[in-house]
Amino acid sequence: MGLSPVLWQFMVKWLHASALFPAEASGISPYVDALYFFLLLMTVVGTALVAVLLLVFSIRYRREKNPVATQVEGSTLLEATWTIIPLAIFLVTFVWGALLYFRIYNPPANAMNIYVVGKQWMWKAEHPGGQHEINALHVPMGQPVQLTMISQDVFHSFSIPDFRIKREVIPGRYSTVWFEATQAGTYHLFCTQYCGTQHSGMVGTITVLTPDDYKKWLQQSTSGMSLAQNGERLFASMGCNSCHSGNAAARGPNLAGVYGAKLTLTDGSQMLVNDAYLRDAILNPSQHVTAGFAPIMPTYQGQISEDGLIDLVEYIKNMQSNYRVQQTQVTAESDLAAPTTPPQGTNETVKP
Ligand code: HEC
Ligand SMILES: [Cu+2]
Repeated sequence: MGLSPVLWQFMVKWLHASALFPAEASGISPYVDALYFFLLLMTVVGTALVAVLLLVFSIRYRREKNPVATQVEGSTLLEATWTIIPLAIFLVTFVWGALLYFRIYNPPANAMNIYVVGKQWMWKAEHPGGQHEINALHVPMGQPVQLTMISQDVFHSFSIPDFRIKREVIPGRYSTVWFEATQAGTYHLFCTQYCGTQHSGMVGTITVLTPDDYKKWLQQSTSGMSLAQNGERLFASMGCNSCHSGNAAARGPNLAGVYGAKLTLTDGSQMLVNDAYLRDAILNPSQHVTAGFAPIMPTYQGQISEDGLIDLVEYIKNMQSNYRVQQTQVTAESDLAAPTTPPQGTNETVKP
């Protein structure tokens, strides 16, 4: 990789060929490895220093040479040295680690999103186009990919060692991780959080394809309905559209374009609408009531699976107008919906 000098590349290749080290198959890998080898080097140097001093002192100050112990009352220079040098090393490690952390946890704006649901004992990946995979994930090479992940039961942890990524997958909350695969091929996926008797079987295969092959794969694996289309169906069948029709008289706020906006809540605080907020708004509506609305939305806790929630989130995320909502409307409110009426800005949405 760009960062690595020849000797480095040689060492990593050799370690990998000897099955001592995972391949460097993502953009972040060389950066993680650089810090790892730095820590390893500091540890080896520290250990060697202690071992050498131990040996030298026990020979030099052995009893025959030095029958009466000399009392040393302290040396400011010595103490300052062994304080300042380790402190400097720790601070370098801290700053280096923090910079790497930000790089790992902030996905680039152009990252494509794939959803992952973990459950005892398998991984399910859902592409926005509706392609589903179990214990497998196909991704394009050279393109940042963000995973929005959630667990359906207990804590799991999503880890691809060859990409140097690992992230907790938590029940009740979306967590994200991103990577950019740099080499086509197949890689191991592991669950790295003990999650029950068959934890060791919670493994899978990551397949990195060239962008063209990835496009072909998407076409071959399509299920006919995108996540957003599934979400649209759910939105109508669960009756969400009866309140979120976008009509002036609607009892719920207009959801078109709400994703990415800042909502003002009844308590005056502002919330950015992201995936996590949408999911939470469906499950715990009374937790954050949008200003100007009554807390009448029922909770859907226990009524929608994580897959269903992902579909709804993906649907609301991509909802640009209420035209189709009004088309599918099933309640008496539909009398008010004239298709020519432009969607009303019924909520207190402040666009950023
Ligand atoms: C009985 C009417 C009603 C139904 C049914 C309803 N909602 Fe709501 N919804 C509301 C109201 C009122 C608010 C605003 C107050 C609040 O935040 O609780 C709201 C807020 C929201 C929000 C937060 C965004 C915002 O602009 O405030 C989302 C997202 C949402 N609803 C999605 C849904 C989904 C998805 C369904 C169906 C599963 C649904 N709602 C069903 C009335 C309803
Ligand atoms: Cu697990």
